[in-house]
Amino acid sequence: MIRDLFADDDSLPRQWQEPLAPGALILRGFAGDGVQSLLLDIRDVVSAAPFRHLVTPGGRSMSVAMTCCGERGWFSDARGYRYVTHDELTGQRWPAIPVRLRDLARRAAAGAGYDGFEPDSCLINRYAPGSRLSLHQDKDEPDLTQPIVSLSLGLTATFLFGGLRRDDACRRVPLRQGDVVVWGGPSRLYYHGVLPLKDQAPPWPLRESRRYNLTFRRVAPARDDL
Ligand code: MD3
Ligand code: FE
Repeated sequence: MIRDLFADDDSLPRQWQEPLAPGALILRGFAGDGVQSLLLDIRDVVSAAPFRHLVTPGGRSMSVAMTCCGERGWFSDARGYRYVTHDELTGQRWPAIPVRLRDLARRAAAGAGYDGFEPDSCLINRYAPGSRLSLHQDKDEPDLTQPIVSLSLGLTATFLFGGLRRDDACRRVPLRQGDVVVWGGPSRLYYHGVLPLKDQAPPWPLRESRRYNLTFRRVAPARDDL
């Protein structure tokens, strides 16, 4: 019965959950077979708002290339970090968050207990081999009770996850293509970063040695007036 060798086996799930810390839940493989269309959605955003290397307030060019979509986009220059409604490169508003990406973020948040998450900002990070993100907190969003949802595509990265203090010990967690993480509760303010990306063969359907990470955020106050 050779065909049974390739039969579906429900005992080997392709999606599963891993609690990571108080309020942080990894949804492994959450993007499922939607990866290819999500990559096309990113391509659409990038055609309107190209990747660029932002400069930190300290004057360093970031090794991670970034762009944004949604009503607000994250921005950094000598004057500091902030959210802006327009892309300074094009002078235009940021492109809208593509429907499939927005829907994935909503479903992931709901699956982790955050019903009604309505992201108005999505930061797209692109890593080449060697790119890294040093340890930081995400605290430029006024309402820290809103979770952040992250989606990883392309090459696997080693994510560093610490605690509320910069010198708290860090765990190392691999984030692979299709993994989604919901960060809420206490973990929302935990220090985190990404180790220098190792060169690897790109996973299907990617043909380039890049990692893409999308973070969906709520920046404006939640709409509770409707
Ligand atoms: C934990 N991005 O964009 S995703 C970032 O892989 C960022 O590009 C990393 O850190 C990346 O700010 C990590 C996982 C992540 C995103 C946001 C968080 C973890 C988080 C916010 C609070 C706590
Ligand atoms: Fe972050």
